[in-house]
Amino acid sequence: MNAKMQIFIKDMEELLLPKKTYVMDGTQNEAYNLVELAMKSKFDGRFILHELNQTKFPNSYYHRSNPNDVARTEHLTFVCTKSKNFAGLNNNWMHPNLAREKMINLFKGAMQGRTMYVIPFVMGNPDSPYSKNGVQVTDSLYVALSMRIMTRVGNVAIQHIESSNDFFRGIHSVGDVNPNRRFIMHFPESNMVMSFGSGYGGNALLGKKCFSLRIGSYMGLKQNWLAEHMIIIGVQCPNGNILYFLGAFPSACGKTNLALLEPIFKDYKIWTLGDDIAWIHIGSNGKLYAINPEAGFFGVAPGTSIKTNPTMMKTLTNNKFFPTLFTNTAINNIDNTPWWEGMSNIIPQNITDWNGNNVNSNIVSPLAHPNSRFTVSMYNCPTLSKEYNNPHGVPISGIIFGGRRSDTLPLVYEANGWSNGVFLASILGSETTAAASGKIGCVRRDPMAMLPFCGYNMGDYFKHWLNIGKQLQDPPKIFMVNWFRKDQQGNFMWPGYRENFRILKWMIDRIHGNVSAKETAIGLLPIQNTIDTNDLQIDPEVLSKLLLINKDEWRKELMMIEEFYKPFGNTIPNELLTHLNLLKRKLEK
Ligand code: GTP
Ligand code: SPV
Ligand code: MN
Repeated sequence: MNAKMQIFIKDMEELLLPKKTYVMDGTQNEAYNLVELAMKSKFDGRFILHELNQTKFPNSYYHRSNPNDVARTEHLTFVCTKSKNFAGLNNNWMHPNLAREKMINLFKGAMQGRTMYVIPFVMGNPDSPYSKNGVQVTDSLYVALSMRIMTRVGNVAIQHIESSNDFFRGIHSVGDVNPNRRFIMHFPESNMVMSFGSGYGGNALLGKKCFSLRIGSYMGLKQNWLAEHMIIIGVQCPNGNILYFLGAFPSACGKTNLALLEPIFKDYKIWTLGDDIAWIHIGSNGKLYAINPEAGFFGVAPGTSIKTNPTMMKTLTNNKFFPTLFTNTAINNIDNTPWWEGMSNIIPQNITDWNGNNVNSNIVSPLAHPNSRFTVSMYNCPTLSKEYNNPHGVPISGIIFGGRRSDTLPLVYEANGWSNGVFLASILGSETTAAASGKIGCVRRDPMAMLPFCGYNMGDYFKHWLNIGKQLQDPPKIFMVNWFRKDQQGNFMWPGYRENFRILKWMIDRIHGNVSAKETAIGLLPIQNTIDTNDLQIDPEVLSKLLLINKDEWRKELMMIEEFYKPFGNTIPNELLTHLNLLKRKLEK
């Protein structure tokens, strides 16, 4: 083991005082042993894992987190750079010295009587020039097992660390799962994260949002690349050609579903490369290339079904990689399988809700927590792209930005070039979801779906996006989508899910120059008959409403956009202000 890694482990032992240290090797044998241990061990009064029906859900196990710890906590998440301005208004900030002191106090002796799991991991194919190393220590066996699914863990990482001179340090303890003693502190300048008091998702799996996005975006700024909250997919056309797309949607707004989408048109196919995070570099040919740093899906369970996402249902019942975890779903007691809202129309007769209550007679919805999730290896996914491990990534032809909006945003529109696309992505708003604690359904600005994940000032981030564009030979087209518009009765107007492929098909036609589009105040919109509606059950009037720009709604939107831009002051690039003024003038007309 690398001397630096040894020193880190020793320092952690001295600080955390674990009963035992266990360094993960990433082998299959280890996975079996740790799962066995998790089924015998209790944390927080509960067994860590329960075995699920091994015939219907092979290799699957169930975990219940503390009910106060079921989603990311953005208000407890800090970026601790020396300069407050550098972190920007989009981040909570604390001086690194103060933050470190605060965290050390929490961590002192925090692992007494517990095992410290040392997780060496690589984000991305170890053979890729773009992959990066990390070591996370944790006292949560559930987190250790999850990291094993989500990243490349063990000896492969130890070797990688051996041959490079730096690695990310992640220090994690669930502590006593007390929200008053919960902090997720990022130190981009020292490539480190300290997370205390939460064992769930992005708060605790430090390779994910903490490293790959918040620290990653900081590295991207310094090293001329982008770390984004994006899916990567290849869309195969009937002639066999594959076009690669990136897609950014805020948390719980449709990334995983789009990443595994089974097209409604038989002659097309979607290949999956990533469902949450993309690291994007400029290739020597001046094109954008993307890799997925992750190795698994940490996906929202509710809404997933054979009808909406058949590929994910196959992934979850495929048994190539051990194990698959389900967290905070309900349990169908009849056959010991996970259940969630949207999986089937009928609620099983004998069911335990996500809180562990048997609720046969007195059903209180929802039975699965709205942010209940599965953690599953990408290698179980039948649509995994052959290019998934390509060390250089895949060349990008189009970038999609989305939001969840019941009004204002049309189904799809296209930017007039890169700089306009950066502007349109910077002004996107979306309704908040259960992926983060706090109120649900409030519209907030979420530029590039990165508001909670950008590790520095958003104004500088926009500048960085514009700079990247200036270095590109033939920049990808940029599109905006909204699958979530509602009618006056509150029903979704667009059927969504597999039908979204119709919109991807329109984008491909636009990229190939096969169809023209109509100029509007906000960008290029489809001419209605250029969207393939073959076999689609939709009232043409509804479709035309979905493609309508309501100037009154947009004028209101404009006020929210200006309110968002304003406090960033002169860090917002002039180029974006020019686009904003132009939009304003067009809407006034
Ligand atoms: P994170 O993992 O939090 O980053 O979420 P995500 O962006 O991957 O979202 P995901 O695909 O898991 O979808 C979130 C929720 O939106 C789920 O309940 C889906 O069933 C639902 N959803 C996804 N796509 C559509 C769609 O096209 N239409 C509608 N109505 N709902 C959708
Ligand atoms: C998200 O919230 O965007 C997620 C889930 O992908 S978490 O890993 O908790 O961030
Ligand atoms: Mn996400």
